[in-house]
Amino acid sequence: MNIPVNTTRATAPANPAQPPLQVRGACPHDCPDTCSLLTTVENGVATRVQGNPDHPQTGGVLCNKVSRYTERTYHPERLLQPLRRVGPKGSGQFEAVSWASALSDIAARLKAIAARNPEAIVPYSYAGTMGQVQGESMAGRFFNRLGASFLDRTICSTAGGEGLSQTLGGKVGMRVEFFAESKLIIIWGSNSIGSNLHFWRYAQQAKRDGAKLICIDPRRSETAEKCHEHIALLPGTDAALALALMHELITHNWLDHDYIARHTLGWEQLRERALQWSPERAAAVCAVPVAQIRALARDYGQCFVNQQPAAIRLNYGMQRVRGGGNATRAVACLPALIGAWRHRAGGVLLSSSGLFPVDKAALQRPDLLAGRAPRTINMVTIGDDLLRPSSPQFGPQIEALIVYNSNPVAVAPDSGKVVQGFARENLFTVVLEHFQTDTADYADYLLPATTQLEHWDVHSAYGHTDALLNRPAIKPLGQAKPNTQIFRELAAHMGFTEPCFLDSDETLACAVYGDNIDFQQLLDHGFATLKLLDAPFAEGHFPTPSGRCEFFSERLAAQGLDGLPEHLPNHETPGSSNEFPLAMISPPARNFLNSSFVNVKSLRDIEGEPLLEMHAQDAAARGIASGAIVRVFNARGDYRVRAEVSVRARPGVVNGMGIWWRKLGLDGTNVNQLTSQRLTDLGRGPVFYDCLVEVQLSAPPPAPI
Ligand SMILES: Nc1nc2c(c(=O)[nH]1)N[C@H]1C(S)=C(S)[C@@H](COP(=O)(O)OP(=O)(O)OC[C@H]3O[C@@H](n4cnc5c(=O)[nH]c(N)nc54)[C@H](O)[C@@H]3O)O[C@H]1N2
Ligand SMILES: Nc1nc2c(c(=O)[nH]1)N[C@H]1C(S)=C(S)[C@@H](COP(=O)(O)OP(=O)(O)OC[C@H]3O[C@@H](n4cnc5c(=O)[nH]c(N)nc54)[C@H](O)[C@@H]3O)O[C@H]1N2
Ligand SMILES: [Mo]
Repeated sequence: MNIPVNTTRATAPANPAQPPLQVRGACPHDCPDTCSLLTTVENGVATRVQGNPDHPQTGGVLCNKVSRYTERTYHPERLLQPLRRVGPKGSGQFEAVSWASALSDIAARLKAIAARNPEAIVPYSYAGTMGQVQGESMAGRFFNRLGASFLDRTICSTAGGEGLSQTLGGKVGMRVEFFAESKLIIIWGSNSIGSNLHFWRYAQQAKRDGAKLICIDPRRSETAEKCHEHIALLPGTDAALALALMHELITHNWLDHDYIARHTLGWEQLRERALQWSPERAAAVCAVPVAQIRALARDYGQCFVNQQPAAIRLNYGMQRVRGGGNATRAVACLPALIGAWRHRAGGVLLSSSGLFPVDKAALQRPDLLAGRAPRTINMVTIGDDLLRPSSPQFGPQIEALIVYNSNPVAVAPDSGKVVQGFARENLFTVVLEHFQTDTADYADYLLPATTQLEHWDVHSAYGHTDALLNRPAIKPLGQAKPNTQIFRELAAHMGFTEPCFLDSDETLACAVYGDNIDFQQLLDHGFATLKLLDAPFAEGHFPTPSGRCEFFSERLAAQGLDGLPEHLPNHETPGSSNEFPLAMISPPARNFLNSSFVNVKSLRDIEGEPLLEMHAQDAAARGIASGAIVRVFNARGDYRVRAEVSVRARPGVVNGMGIWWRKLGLDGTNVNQLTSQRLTDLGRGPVFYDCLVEVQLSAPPPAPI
């Protein structure tokens, strides 16, 4: 298929011979906002990346990170040619090789392993780009045809996703723009200013129109300090808080009985459960004043009494603990109790990704498995799994790992184990990357990938309801190739002759939504808004098996699990250990995107260096002053970092801001040296924020220069 590169010309050409072009694209990053981009191209060089003012969700505004996208694309350390390892594993020493020799050697190595057992080959990818094309399309075809192990892509959102699906029926919820009309906005487990800036614009609009904003977060984040109320509960106690809110709604009869009767399932059971959670009991678990819980319940209940819309912006911060799935379930029950769904500005939004009609089968072609059913490796436990020998339960030892769109050595939990696994001499590792990340250091082959300015893609969003198209603005730099092209060529070297391996990126882009979204509209405008009801659940119609909001989940009960939401204490409950008395959470730093952008100097300069925020009381008890270098440790490892005595930290909880590249840290580690590979109650997710540590002074602060 041939698609003309149809760009609009900027009004004032700087160079009449070759006027600047503005090319419409989409931000590829793992962020709810999925912005529409306008890239200015002069003489084949991208000179500026701006937010598209014609796209209402973007509103012409970009975050600090992506407005510097050209700095990332033209970074002097961009990988521009294929590299082969020459030094010891992990040394990061490489020599340049040709694409032909890299691909034929990789194919030979993979063929030899596949001849014994293709499941010994494991893909490892996440959302370095959220693009449907550069994500799992050609790559999915490649691994399906090979019969490689499946990867359970759990590192971010599966606990909350599963909790939401069990309750509401899918990753569905309110339309984000209607938050602007809400009268009460509860921001629950999210630092929106840092990680969901375009939602925050709607919240600001509501605030100007008199809405009350409440933030529920152990950390006094940039968002928490701008809300009217901040409830700084202990990490992993959200379900207790939600159940106590229900208790108050019930005892005060702030309940929409009609909505409950017609559109929910399991009310009597939930009622009984919630009545066990008095505000006093929850206050003790959450370590917040009981009056704060009562006030929150009153605010929420009054929205029912006064028939005003109450909206919850739930996010993933609260599900990175053992009980994260159940906590999400508990919160997702709340809007039905007060009938908040009746209003278009009421309800809850965690993720809108389930609303997009993506044709995964067309992209990934599961038919290429030809009846094989490979085992599944959970990306959260890659540390342990790389170290496992072959066994009947596990299957074959992992012999090859192909990493793309991810930096597991920095982002996966328990990184001491992850590093040990990647360092195995008998592991063959291929990494597709823009930069020589911590993971790239361990590659046997490091292959240069294109950035968003250099390739086609199509994007669904998880924080709004528009699909976006990304056109290439410039030619690939150096010898970089799109992920799709690398897998296409690798498939040819493997001898895979199915015609689907010849599909172009434009063909793949067209296949993403098939007939569900008009591709021509994406080509013409750069985005297309899904056709949805304003208040999707005003009349029930939840996409659950019962069509109701399922307070009680028959599906969970059938698996032998609790059918009702319950508070499950953390694996590492705050206060349960004398040896490791502090709870550590590790939320993202505002100027990074997970571990992306850490190597962009202007952004790293804003963040300064890795920090551990501590409450004054916890710091004083350990003789720690702001600026001191401290050792944070637990049974899994040690991490040296600068302490910052800060009002952002609550007593008993330290905030290890993430996710730095290990090699840029003080001792070549990062915060994931301390996190565990244990899993969540639902969705097999990670428990990054369920982690006990101790902190001690490591060395006196260096003398000021
Ligand atoms: N700037 C920036 N934006 C990002 C990212 C980034 O790294 N940087 N990451 C992107 C990704 S991958 C994702 S998944 C989303 C995540 O988006 P969100 O889920 O909104 O994540 P955060 O903004 O980190 O907010 C998590 C908040 O939860 C708090 N928290 C920690 N533990 C608990 C708890 O037990 N209960 C409650 N109630 N709160 C808790 C943390 O202190 C933090 O402020 O953001 C995306 N956007
Ligand atoms: N301690 C702690 N750990 C965490 C979290 C936390 O809050 N605390 N958050 C977790 C969460 S929510 C997530 S989502 C994960 C994120 O983990 P990852 O998905 O691994 O995200 P990044 O660290 O941003 O790494 C993505 C990599 O993909 C590369 N990339 C981008 N585009 C392309 C492309 O087109 N092709 C190729 N080949 N490469 C590309 C980037 O250069 C980057 O190095 O981290 C998790 N880890
Ligand atoms: Mo994430």
